[in-house]
Amino acid sequence: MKKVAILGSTGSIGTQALEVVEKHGMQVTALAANSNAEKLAEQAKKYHPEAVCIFDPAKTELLETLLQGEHIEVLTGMDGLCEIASNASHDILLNSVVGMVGLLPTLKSIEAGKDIALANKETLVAGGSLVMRQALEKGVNIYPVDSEHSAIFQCLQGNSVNRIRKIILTASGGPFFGKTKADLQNVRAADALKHPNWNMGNKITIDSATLMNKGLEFIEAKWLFDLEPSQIEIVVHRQSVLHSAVEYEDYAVIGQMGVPDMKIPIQYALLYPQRTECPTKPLSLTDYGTLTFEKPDYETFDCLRCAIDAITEGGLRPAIVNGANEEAVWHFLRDEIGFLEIGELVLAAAEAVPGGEVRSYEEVLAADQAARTFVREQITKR
Ligand code: MN3
Repeated sequence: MKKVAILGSTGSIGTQALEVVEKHGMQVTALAANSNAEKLAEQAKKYHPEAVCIFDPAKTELLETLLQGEHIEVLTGMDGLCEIASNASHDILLNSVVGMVGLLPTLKSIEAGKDIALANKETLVAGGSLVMRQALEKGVNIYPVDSEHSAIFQCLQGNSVNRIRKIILTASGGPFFGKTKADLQNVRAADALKHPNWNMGNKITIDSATLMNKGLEFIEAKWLFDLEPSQIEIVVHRQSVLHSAVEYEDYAVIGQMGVPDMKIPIQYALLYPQRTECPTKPLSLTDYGTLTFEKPDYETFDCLRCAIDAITEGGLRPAIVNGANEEAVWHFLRDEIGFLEIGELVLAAAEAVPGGEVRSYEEVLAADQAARTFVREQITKR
């Protein structure tokens, strides 16, 4: 049985991954969380990893106290995440941290020759070219956990010699599907945090409301499956039953369906290529009755258009757009800016912050920081 290390273990993906791990008796070698020391300690006592890491250094002491006498190494900060990522004791690293902060641990894991189950989309958005090049050099497999990318990966099985014409990336449309900018003028964080199909963390739920999530996934798909932007079609599918599809040269379209439950893609990534019983529900198509498909609204949702433009330009532009979005969402969640301002700030940063080629992690980090600084300055001016 595979040994797993999980970055982001107390989040939505992490806790569901632990259900899968438990179901299949997999061994957990390490767990890492952002700041929830209590929950991390609880998980550590249950799954007995060799090491745990709390990203927030202010919580280290608390975690050490909670794990006294447990003989579990306590790590902290980015160094701790990287130490876990590059440690020899796991077979696969599940990276489900939120944001660009996941990029360096991903690169460290690849350096160490460890396969990755990747749920941290910002890793590929900000540093896609670096990650994919290094993974190829090191012969490391990156298994997508994002449900759409898992679906595409599943549709590619058995078709390695066949050329893809395009992929169909499905989008739920988020809680504000069908709304205009005028309708969204007074939206606050609490309204945007209600997602129709998926139960997720705050950052991704806001990204789903602005459709930035689909923009990030567009970029993620480009890197994972080596596609041109023109080969990716976004289709709004409100029921989240068809998780995405691949169109081959002969116009045959192969899609993957299932109930909207992340445990299915998580398990496929962790147990690949094995398919075995999953702790979820079966799909009843007749319960749904109707599945609908529509074009996305690029006029209302600035972030979606901006992300596609960013990867079409390439270089550091996606890292800038992602950094600006992370910063803007952070302020929106604190009710410091309005919903539509997220898109405005991301567009403004994409215009103002200088781009360039991606040659190193340091350059990606600098572009990310420049975008965040720009957004903070704009907010202060308002
Ligand atoms: Mn997704």
